[in-house]
Amino acid sequence: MSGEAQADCLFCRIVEGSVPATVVRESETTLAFRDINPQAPTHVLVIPKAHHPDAASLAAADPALTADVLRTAGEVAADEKLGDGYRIVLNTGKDAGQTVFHVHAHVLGGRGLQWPPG
Ligand code: IU
Repeated sequence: MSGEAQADCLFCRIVEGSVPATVVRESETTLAFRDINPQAPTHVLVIPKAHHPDAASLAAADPALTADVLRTAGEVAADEKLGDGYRIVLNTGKDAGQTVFHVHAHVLGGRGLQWPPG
């Protein structure tokens, strides 16, 4: 159910601390940690602590929390000194490559990023 921790959700386990992660930022409502398979010199995932499956369901359920996630992404980019540019990616659904169904914003930077993405 949207908002409640899910027993089979990897990112809920990271929030509760039973699965390790390299945390770079934490607020009351969000967590930011380094991706274990980085695709750029900076590759950080920003998640709401509450479980929501994807960006659309998060935005529908909790607009303020959606803003917290995007604000945190910007703070991570500033921490990582990505002033020349970075990308925030919210893969949504399996055809877009979403593999973990707890919404997460990828913050990617530190190299030139191609457009369109693959
Ligand atoms: P995706 O957008 O759902 O494909 O992103 C999931 C990301 O979670 C992916 O980049 C993985 O490398 C990353 N990840 C992680 O950081 N820690 C983990 O324990 C696992 C996946 I499993």
